Amino acid sequence: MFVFLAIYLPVVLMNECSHDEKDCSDIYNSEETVSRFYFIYPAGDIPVSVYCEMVSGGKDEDNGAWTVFQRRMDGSVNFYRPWNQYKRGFGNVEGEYWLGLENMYQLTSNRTYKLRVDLEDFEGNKAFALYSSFSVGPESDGYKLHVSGFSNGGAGDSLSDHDGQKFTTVDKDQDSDNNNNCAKLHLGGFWYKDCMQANPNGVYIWGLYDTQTIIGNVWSTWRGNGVGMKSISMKIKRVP
Ligand SMILES: [Ca+2]
Repeated sequence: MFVFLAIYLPVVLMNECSHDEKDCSDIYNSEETVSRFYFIYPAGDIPVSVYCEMVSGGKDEDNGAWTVFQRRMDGSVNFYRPWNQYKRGFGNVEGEYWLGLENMYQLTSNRTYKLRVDLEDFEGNKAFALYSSFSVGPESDGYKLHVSGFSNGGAGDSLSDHDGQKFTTVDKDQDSDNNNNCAKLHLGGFWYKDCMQANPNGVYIWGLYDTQTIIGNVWSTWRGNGVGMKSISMKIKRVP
């Protein structure tokens, strides 16, 4: 159903909408303050469906909209996918999905964003990590990750180590490990180095596991490499 909506409905609507909504901040500023999926136009013309996490009623600096680009919550979507799918995006915006590297590049190439990663384990514990700056480079540079300015929300910093890395998938090895394809080794797709401290796109594995290699959707500085997360979401918010 949502695949249908995501692909066909926008084509119908395209001629009737203004395309000023580059991200969820623009949606929020147009008085839409309910968290749900919306259409945004990162590149100015092609509509993209995305989940907007709206925050209101808090301190001024907390209010506003987060544009969610990655979400795991129930294991319903397989994240072990090839380059083209990580490039274009996949999944269900009301559930688990990946927004797509090209969309992330279009979003972050002209504006400044901060990043928040929210984590929850199967015991109900929650933590997060904040980064004051986040962007994704162009495809010609391997959709390189630029992330900095960590501040701790209890989860620790598992991402700064990946700063400056190109994106690697099972069929496109751009990592720093000369002997392995890190996506094949850790069963995900990510800005692997040699290889990982975070594996948010790894296998949804329902908590504790014990395998020879790390395959779970882990955030190593919080629960270590042997505990898969119940939920992970990665989201960006425009910095004024
Ligand atoms: Ca490699």
